Amino acid sequence: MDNLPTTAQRQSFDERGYLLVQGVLDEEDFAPLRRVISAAIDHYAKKLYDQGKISGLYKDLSFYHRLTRIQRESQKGPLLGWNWNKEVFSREVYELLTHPKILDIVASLIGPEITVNGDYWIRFKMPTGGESVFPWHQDSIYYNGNADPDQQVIFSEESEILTVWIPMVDVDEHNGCLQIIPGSHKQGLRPPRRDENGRLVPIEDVESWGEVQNVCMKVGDILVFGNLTFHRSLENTSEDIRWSIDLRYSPTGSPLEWLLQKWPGFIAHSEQPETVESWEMWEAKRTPPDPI
Ligand SMILES: O=C(O)CCC(=O)C(=O)O
Repeated sequence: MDNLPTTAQRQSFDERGYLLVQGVLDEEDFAPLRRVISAAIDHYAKKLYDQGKISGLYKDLSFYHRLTRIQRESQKGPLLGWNWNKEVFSREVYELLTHPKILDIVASLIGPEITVNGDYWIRFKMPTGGESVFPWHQDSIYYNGNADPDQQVIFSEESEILTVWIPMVDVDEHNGCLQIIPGSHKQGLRPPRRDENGRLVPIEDVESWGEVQNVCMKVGDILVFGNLTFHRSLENTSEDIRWSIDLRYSPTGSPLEWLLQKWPGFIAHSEQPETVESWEMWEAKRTPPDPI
């Protein structure tokens, strides 16, 4: 496979805590996911329309504008936050999680025994509005055994979780691409605090640990980073929604009981292929999809 990380790229991943791999996915890989998202938006629009909160379904608006229009008119409706998990749980998400091109890259970094956890997120970063700013964080701060971030992290630092972050539009500093602090994973797990909005933010001046990188990406590129690598995303100052999905992978057998209880996952890749779990097996472990 052309996109497999070279030895130098794997070394850079170890050194810098992230790896950008270009041109991994094709347009056709995104089409099923866009259909799932569009169906979720259809459902949401119909619900708000029936409740008299919007005056039209806005079906003629594009994938990049429709949800913004609906949200503005409904004054946000019941849609809190800016990410979906169970709302888009589907075979299409399974197909992306098990895409051979993605799994081959993940296997080259963490080995062939790979478990997906169900903590994936479709994110719609709306144009403007500070509420979709995601402050500096290490993903590990959200992996708390008691699901209460105030109790800080229970997982050990050895629980390796790779995030694969995939934009569905080209991203740069104007529409809220990810920013990364190279090498910040070497600081180990750092305790966060809550800011005035209740969000978890670092206590320390993390930007002093490395030069902040804007990770500009084209559709088809994927970004891989570890659970200790500090990252964030700022406002989307463009006119279009910044759609993305982030997926998470660990070596099978990692101590992730709490995470897997909250977000059941499945074995996605193995040298013993008979242990790999199908969509039907994953579906049976999860509660049914929950429309918006
Ligand atoms: O998509 C974003 O803007 C933030 C995503 C993120 O922090 C993550 O995937 O861990």
